Amino acid sequence: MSNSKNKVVEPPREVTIAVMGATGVGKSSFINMASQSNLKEGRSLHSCTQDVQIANQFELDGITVTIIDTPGFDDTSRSDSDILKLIAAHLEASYKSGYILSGIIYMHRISDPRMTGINVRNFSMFLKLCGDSTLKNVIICTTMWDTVSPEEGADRELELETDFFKPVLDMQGHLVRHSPRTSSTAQDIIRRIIKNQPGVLQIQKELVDDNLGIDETTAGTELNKELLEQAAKHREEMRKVEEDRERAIKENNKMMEDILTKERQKLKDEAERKEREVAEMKEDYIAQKNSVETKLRELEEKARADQARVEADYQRKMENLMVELGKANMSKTEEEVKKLKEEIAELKKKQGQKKGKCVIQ
Ligand SMILES: Nc1nc2c(ncn2[C@@H]2O[C@H](COP(=O)(O)OP(=O)(O)OP(=O)(O)O)[C@@H](O)[C@H]2O)c(=O)[nH]1
Ligand SMILES: [Mg+2]
Repeated sequence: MSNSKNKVVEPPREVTIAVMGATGVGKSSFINMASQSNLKEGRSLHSCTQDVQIANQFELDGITVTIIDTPGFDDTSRSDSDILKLIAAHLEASYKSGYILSGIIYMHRISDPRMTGINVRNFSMFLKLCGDSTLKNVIICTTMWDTVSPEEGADRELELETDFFKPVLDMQGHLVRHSPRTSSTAQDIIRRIIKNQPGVLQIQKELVDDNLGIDETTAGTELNKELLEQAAKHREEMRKVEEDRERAIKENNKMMEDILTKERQKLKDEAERKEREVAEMKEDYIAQKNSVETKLRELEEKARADQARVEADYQRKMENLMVELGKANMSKTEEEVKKLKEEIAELKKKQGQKKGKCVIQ
């Protein structure tokens, strides 16, 4: 006899997974390998993925998988707050539409000899987006194993396990290798996620359930704190530069005065830019969210129209085949009737596979 305590919770039939990590770690190429998609991959030092993008849905062990690709927080062309607003707006919209992530893959290059400021910033932002309760659904996936010796890679992996990525591993998250770099290894990594119980990320809870502004979320508060600290540092440097500039004026050193005037302006602009980012974060986020929601609505409408077209096409083809079959019973050979029946069965099968495929995240 079964009771509710022993009841097995069925894994979902459709899962959504997000992939995050610094620029150039191999997020898009991993997703392409897992899902046979064609997301653009980077060729240079500049950030490649500029927007949140969704890979082709694919079937894995009977489960429909959707993977979301994201830009890294160290984007070479946009600020960290722009990236936070972009990712948060998508996460908020997908949660509102009822999609809960079954897992998050955080990618890291095993070839990075040490943890740079960029790596630290990216990972710390990632932890603040997730919150402790979803870390059990996190997989840290290391890439670029073909560019290091096995010993070097294993040493770094051990160091990462016991130090940098410990907060995730302590909460039952996992550390895996994308090695060898094949579709089948990528899909094995996805397999580890599809049986998870989906979990709402901290940023989604804060924005949707608690109705907080982006600047009040854990990630937003932390980012604003960092930006204000950086702005204060620039202003402090500005004061020092100003003292030197006044000295140069007194000494009639025109060349030094010009250099210091330019330096002072640079620091002022930088401080103001960061202060502006903080001041405008909330308003900018609302605009970003509206734009993402509009885009998603348009995609949803397009998907519905496509679905309706497919249905209409199916009905038309089916009607034609049925008319043919009606005639065939009188005038066609047994072989021709058999062929028509096979065509009808094939059409029905195709239609069944197409149903439920136009999911919008
Ligand atoms: N040798 C090697 N190259 C890799 C590996 N993974 C990715 N690459 C290459 O690294 C480059 C960057 O990969 P992307 O998948 O575009 O990286 P990304 O994380 O999506 O980068 P952004 O979109 O800029 O955030 C591409 O040329 C990939 O082919 C790997 O394991 N080994
Ligand atoms: Mg990319």
